[in-house]
Amino acid sequence: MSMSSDDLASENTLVPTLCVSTIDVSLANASRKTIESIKLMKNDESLRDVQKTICAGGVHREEFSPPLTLDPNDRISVSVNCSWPVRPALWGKRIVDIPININQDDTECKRDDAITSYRKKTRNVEVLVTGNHSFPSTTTSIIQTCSRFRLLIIGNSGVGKSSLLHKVFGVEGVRASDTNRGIADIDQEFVSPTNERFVVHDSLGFESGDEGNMKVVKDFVARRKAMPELKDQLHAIWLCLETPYAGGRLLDGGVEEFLKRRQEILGQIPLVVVLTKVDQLDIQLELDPPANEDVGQYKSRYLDKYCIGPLHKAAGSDVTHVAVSVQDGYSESLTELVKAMGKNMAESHVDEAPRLVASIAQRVSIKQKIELSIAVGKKRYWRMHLKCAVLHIQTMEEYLQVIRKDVVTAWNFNDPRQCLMDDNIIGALLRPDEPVDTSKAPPNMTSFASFASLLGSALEALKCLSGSGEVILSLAGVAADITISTARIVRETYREAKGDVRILMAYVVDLICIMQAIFLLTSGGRVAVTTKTVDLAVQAYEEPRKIVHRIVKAFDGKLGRDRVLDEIEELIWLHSIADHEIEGFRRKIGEVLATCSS
Ligand SMILES: Nc1nc2c(ncn2[C@@H]2O[C@H](COP(=O)(O)OP(=O)(O)OP(=O)(O)O)[C@@H](O)[C@H]2O)c(=O)[nH]1
Ligand SMILES: [Mg+2]
Repeated sequence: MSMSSDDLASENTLVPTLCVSTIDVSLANASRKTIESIKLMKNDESLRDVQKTICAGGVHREEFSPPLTLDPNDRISVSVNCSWPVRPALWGKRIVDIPININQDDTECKRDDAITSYRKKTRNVEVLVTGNHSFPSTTTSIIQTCSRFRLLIIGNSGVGKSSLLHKVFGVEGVRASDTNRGIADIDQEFVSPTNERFVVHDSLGFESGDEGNMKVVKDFVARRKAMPELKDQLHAIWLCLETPYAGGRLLDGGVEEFLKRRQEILGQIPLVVVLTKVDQLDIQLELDPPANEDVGQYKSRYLDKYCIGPLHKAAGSDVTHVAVSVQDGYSESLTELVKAMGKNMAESHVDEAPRLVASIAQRVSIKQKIELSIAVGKKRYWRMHLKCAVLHIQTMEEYLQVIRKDVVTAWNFNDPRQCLMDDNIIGALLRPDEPVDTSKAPPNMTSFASFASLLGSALEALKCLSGSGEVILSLAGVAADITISTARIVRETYREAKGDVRILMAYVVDLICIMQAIFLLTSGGRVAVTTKTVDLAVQAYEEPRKIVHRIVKAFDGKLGRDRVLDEIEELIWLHSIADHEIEGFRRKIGEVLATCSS
């Protein structure tokens, strides 16, 4: 798509949100009026109704804590009820309406460092709106719309529901197998402090000839559907069935009936049939291999005959199904599961916020995290070009902070001590590079080892360090190097680069690479993040970082917005770990860390 330079200029200008801290309403000295009441509105919503007498020369201040947020299209209006003496003992009354749109020319704007004020005067009444500009975080508004991904998991006792939830979402103890389950249980929400973006409801499977639980599920789905807020609605359902491995039946009468009636019972809620413990089938085939057939071929024929065929017959050929296992060696089956669910949610027209929150909640797919980071980033600010004229140094810092907040929220690690929002990580990533000769051609990534293997070998290198003491010492060295104040680094880098879009590019790519390293180090976020994890990730990224920064430096920052976006995405994918590589890396890292601490 081509754009004129005018288009670019207007599209690229950053218009941050205004966080209003105070609104002052004052009456000019010369006025004969008296203010009797003031009404403040934001768009059509009433904010404050103040009954107060203000005489000429007086000011009334309304404070907002937390600040009132004003997006570029929002409008504040102030209605002032005035009276004045017409004749002795006779008062005239009138209402003065003062609409303020902070982007309109009739409103005077003054900027003083981070504080911005907007002033408008009508008939001796003056309104002053004061606040500071900030960049809205995309994930904050997603989470405000839908704070949790809500799943219903259905399945008989022992099919592997809790194990699956632990692996995919990193939640513990969703239900102990021995608790006494009653029918009312389905309404109980299971939340876990280790993953705030996830809530699950647990339901029994369907016994043959028993209509009871089908009604329980149907009523539950209807109850949730009627709830007004997105966060309370049900976003997906997993029906867990144990994969039969010795010619057993997948569907007994009850489940078959449920699947046949799934439209009527579930309506539009996306359903995924999860075939659990598929490793047992592999073990069976290993113990008792088919006589005249390749094992892979036999397995797929077996699955078709005993699982997919019956499923399609009962539920229709459009039913989503995935065979999974929580055992080692099957992590790709879990990434398949979240991918299939995401696709199903999109096809079932589930709203965007719950779909994004589902991606935030899952802890198995790096690919989905990267797609999410890109989607979140593109939603607002990656679309804006950094312009020195608009961005003050301070604003630049805020801007990068918001990007970091969004990326960290998207990856959703279990980070009880908030290590990832610690400023040192920004310092580490933005520290100035050693001067490089940009006249040389940028390194071609294909001539280097891939990001993944560089990261792997960096972690491997830690093996040389004999005891954990030494590892910590060497990490302390890295940490000392990075604890330069964020503000200083941003200032220096910024001055040098003059608001260059390349800062943004390098920062986003760096952040996402570090997130991947932390993903590997913490089993996707199931293990808590510590400062040591962050340091290890930063250290492992040292070599790849040099390559990223050289590529970024050689990039022509004056190219149009679309090129910049393409380039950011390309760099990210070039430095990404594929889901099928995760398990191998994790194993390797586990070995290295075990050696280091032994
Ligand atoms: N081989 C194998 N065993 C599994 C798998 N998933 C779970 N298990 C085992 O199956 C048993 C039951 O697993 P749970 O996750 O507790 O099953 P559940 O569906 O939550 O059971 P209830 O809480 O009683 O409803 C445990 O011993 C698990 O270790 C799997 O993928 N493969
Ligand atoms: Mg359980």
